[in-house]
Amino acid sequence: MGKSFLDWPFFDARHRDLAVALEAWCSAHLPVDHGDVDAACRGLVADLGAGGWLQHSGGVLDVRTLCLIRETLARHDGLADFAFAMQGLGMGAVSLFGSAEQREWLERTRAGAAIAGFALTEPGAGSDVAATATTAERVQGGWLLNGEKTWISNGGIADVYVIFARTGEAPGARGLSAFLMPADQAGLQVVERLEVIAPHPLARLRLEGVVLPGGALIGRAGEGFKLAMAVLDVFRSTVGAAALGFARRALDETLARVQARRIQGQPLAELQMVQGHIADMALEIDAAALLIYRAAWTKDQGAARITREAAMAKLFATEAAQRVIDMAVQLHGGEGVRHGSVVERLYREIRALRIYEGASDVQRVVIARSLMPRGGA
Ligand code: COS
Repeated sequence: MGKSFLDWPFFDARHRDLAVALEAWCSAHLPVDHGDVDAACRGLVADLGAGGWLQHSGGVLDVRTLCLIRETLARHDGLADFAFAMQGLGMGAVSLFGSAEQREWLERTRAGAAIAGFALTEPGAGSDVAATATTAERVQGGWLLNGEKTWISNGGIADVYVIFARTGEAPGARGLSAFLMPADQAGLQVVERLEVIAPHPLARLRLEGVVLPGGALIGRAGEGFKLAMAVLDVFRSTVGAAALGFARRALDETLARVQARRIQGQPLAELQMVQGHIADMALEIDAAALLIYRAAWTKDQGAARITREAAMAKLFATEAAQRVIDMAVQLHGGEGVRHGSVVERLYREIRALRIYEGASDVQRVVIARSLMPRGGA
């Protein structure tokens, strides 16, 4: 399919130039060895920083650029996409709402000199963010935090976290706040490392009597829920973009496979049934890309909210990529499930994207509510 999508009207010349330059960088630097994921991620953050790519991960967030970078990195190496994405999501609240002092951390994460984490999820609050139980009490000179966070990406290797806690201005969603917390803070412990089917640094964190200065509060007290949702509005489209990168790679691998593999004296690609599957894969990919870049473009044009567009992009792109990759595995036969083959790796890597940053059913809730607002349209 080539790169004809770059000619779509969603992109400017700078996006096309960036895609070409990043493709060359990826060909020279990726994939990396995933044997030790902590070392691999530290190395990737340093390399992406040295290459200048992390400059795009924070500060002014151009969503089309974030998406193009994620889909390109994901096509070459899922861990490189992860390393880039977490610098962005981790510092997203600071990019959008941070004070001048908090933005000093952005300089470090954008240079690849510090690693960021986004600490929202808790053992009892995954899809239901309003159930956040970690507390932050006002004390002399700042805030006292206690609680537990889990499924925290970069947990264990991050230098800084944005953490969400209940400050209690009101019950539920209206009583949360966001804080910037250095990882070497006294009282913060990594209590468990979590192993998953596509390994990356992931951990459960405990906060016991963590004291943060007043200046650690991001935005206003009580607005943490909206702040988290605003960050997710930006980054959900980019999760779709990562899924798109995985799906494009799966199609590329499959095109090579069906043209090389022979059955009954002819290439697999000659079978009409196989051609039908290839057509469906290409269709899923283009439909996903259109939804992703529609959402990204809309935000970059200055839309205040792209909640529905981002939810549609993430939902469709991650589910479609799962279908595309499943078919890629099928068309690879035994090779498709051989440990270490590209499509086997993609099959493991895609799965979590339908769960994190808002599971597929949460995106459905978001879309439906946007069409049927409670209390009338
Ligand atoms: N941007 C700005 N404000 C938003 C918003 C958004 N995208 N979404 C909701 N809000 C506001 C609402 O307008 C509402 O404001 P008011 O109280 O002033 O009316 C407030 O936030 C609460 O919203 P709502 O009532 O919709 O909250 P719910 O508790 O029902 O939760 C869902 C909504 C389920 C959509 C939310 O909890 C969610 O996205 N969950 C998934 C979380 C997630 O992605 N976790 C992964 C973490 S990173 S791996």
